[in-house]
Formats: sequence, C-alpha cells, structure tokens
Amino acid sequence: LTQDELKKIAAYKAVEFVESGMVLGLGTGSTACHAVAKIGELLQQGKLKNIVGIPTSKKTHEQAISVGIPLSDLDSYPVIDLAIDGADEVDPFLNLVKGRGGSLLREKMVEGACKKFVVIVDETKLVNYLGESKLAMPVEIVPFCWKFTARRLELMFEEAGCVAKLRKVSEDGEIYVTDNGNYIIDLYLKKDIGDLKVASDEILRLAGVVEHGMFLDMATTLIVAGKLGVTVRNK
Ligand code: DER
Repeated sequence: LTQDELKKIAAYKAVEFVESGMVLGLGTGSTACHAVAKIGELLQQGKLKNIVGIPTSKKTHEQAISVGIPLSDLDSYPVIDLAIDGADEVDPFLNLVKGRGGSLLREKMVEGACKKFVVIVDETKLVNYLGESKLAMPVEIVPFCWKFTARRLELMFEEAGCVAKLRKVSEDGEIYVTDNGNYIIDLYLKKDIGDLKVASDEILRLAGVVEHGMFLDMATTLIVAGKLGVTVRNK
C-alpha cells in the first residue's frame, strides 16, 4: 500500500463518523482532501444529507465547492460538530504538529470550535515526542519586521539548537503568504522543545506572532492507517 492509499484509508474511516445534518470542519492537506472528496461523493449519492462544511483554507474551500459540499463559516456556525484533518506529527498524547501545509491558523480556529476533532494520519506521522521528526515547527507571524520576530523565536529556543527559516514559495525567493496575508517562520529544533504548554505560551506571548503549529489537547480521536491495518483511538 502506498502512503497515499494509507491516507485514503484513514480518511474514509473518519468519514464513517459523519452523520446527516452535521456541521463539519473540513481539513487541509493530502490526507484531509480524501475525506473532503468522500463527503462530496456521499452527498452526491444521497447517502449523506444536510451537511454544512467549514473549510480550513482557501484550497479546501475550492475543493469542497468542486465536490458539492455546501459551505459556511465560523461566524454563522461558531460551534462545529466534527472536524476531520491531517497532521504532520502525532505524539502518544494526541498532541499534534500541523501547518507544514501553511493552513495552521484557520485549522486551529476551526478545530478549536469543534465538539469532536478526528485526526487522520498514515503511520509515518507517529512520533514519541513533538519535534522528533526534526522537520519544521511552523509559526505564523505578521510580515512587519519578520526578521526581528524570527530572531526572537530562534533565541527563545536557543538551548534546543533552534534555527528559524522564513518559508518561501520556492527556492527563487518568493516569500510564502498565508490565506490571512501573514508569513510563516519554520523552526528547526535539534533537541526536544521541553514542556509543550510552556513553549506554546512563550511563543504566543511574543508580539508579532499570530499562531503556531502545536495543537495541544485538541484532538479527540486518532485514526492511523498502517501496513497492519487501520486503528481508531479515542483520547
Ligand atoms: O498543514 C497542515 O496543517 C496539514 O493538515 C498537515 O498537518 C497534514 O498534511 P498532509 O495530510 O498532507 O500530510
């Protein structure tokens, strides 16, 4: 089974939790897009009815429209029944790293408004602690004096050997701009970031920071698709 097939298996399993009449948070990324497609298919077949989707990115907004999912937003639906989204890393306590696809702010807003947040991953996303993959820990910041903010973030996690990089669209140097008109600083840590809640609060206290990609104590259910099959685990 390819990684994409595993992502599809996890996504389809999560869609089994969807009931007619639900308001759904629609995630962003290569795993969540399978769930969005499946929901559209079930609506089209009449197996699901009266669904309202709350997209977590412009990209998901477009995909949802293309598959016929009626859409609305948090202003109209401040409480959401169920969100389905992927993750970049999942630790044993269902803490997540998200945002390597650039949508962390709207994802965190939508998923923070949900009664149930189902995370769908292939087994490669499982880690012993957040940051273990040594890949990017994204932080969305305002563009104003981004170098200042990047440097402050780097110094904040100096002991963990932190290097802060401004996310670019491509090597040619065009700066990546989020759906919200902000920049993303990717933090690369050589060592464990320590207490996640402490790190989270410290990052959010820095003026210029909008939000970060650690989703702590938010997920309620984890669906993992692996070589041995698919597992569902509630927090
Ligand atoms: O960027 C994001 O937040 C995505 O949801 C990411 O966490 C998972 O993306 P993937 O399903 O393409 O790996």
